Amino acid sequence: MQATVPSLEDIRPNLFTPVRLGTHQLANRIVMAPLTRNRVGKEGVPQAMNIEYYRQRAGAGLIVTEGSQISPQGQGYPGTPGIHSPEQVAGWRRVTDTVHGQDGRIFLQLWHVGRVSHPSLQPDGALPVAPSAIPAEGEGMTLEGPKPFVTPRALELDEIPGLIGQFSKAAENALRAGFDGVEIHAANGYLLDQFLRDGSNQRTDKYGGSVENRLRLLLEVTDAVSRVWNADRVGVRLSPLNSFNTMTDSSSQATFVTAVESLNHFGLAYLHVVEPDFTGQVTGFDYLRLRNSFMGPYIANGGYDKERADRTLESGAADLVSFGKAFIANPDLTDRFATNGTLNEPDPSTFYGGDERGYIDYPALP
Ligand code: 8OZ
Repeated sequence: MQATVPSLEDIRPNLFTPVRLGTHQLANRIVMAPLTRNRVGKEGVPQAMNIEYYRQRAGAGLIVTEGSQISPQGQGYPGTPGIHSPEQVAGWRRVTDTVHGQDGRIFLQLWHVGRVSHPSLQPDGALPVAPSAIPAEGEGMTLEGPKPFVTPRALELDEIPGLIGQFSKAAENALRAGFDGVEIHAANGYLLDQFLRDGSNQRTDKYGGSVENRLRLLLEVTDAVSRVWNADRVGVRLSPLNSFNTMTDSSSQATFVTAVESLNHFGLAYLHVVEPDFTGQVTGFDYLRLRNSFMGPYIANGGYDKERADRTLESGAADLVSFGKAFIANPDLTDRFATNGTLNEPDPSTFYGGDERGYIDYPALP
């Protein structure tokens, strides 16, 4: 191998240092975080308005789409897209063609919500499924407004292969829809996270108990998805501290370091980590240790602004940074960061559901 002299930028990268993510060379390290916006039609098929939303944001080095249910059973909110029907695949194909037309890169997020769904969103009004029959506390969102979470049905052991099959099929559909890769949503209190953490997983079979057992489903899903995509086009999202959806773990640091060490052998495109609790707190967790346990690109998420992102990249504590709210309000966030432009303020009242307003009408800089 020929020796190359590293440039200063290799040593001290910032948001505008190109980076390799699996098979993809990205123009910058600014990632659009997956954002649930509840603006897709009832059948979960992306429409013109959704295509325009992603087109506007294609300046990100990488877009990760909003969570997309892998099956009807995986849906937990109104207006979220799916990746299980031919119509959904065709709708997403229009999104990926449009983003690629802007030289953007886009991964689809594969999502199953597990226990936080509601019978009114489930096929035949069934109970949502989960590792254990333990409900989240509070209310979930349904087509008829907020309703108390129900006690889910614990998955039978012999249903697990079918569940993994849902992920495989969805991964195949994402390939057909022209995505550049997929991200497995194992964060924020949804199904895979429910298996990972012991507050929601009290199974006594090989999918519960020890960390190794609680990790098993995530590893089997990652394996199945990697058979479709190759692991170098697969990312995994984790959220060690996020208590959203009533999530707890008696030993977060150990659970998530073990998870990351086990994921290493796949050679994933990246690990994407939601660092704070949804309240914004980041306490009692050593993220540098988690980051150093992972042998691939690390995308940091949660409350970063440009300045902190650059500092984090320079220090080596992350390789890329994803931005959520800033991308909602600033379709041209990359240009604004490049020129140190001022940022539009996001309007939380239009985050979830509604029409074009607060979705595709945030102005770009002239
Ligand atoms: C907010 C509202 C609904 C869903 C997540 C998919 O937290 C979500 C989500 C966030 O990952």
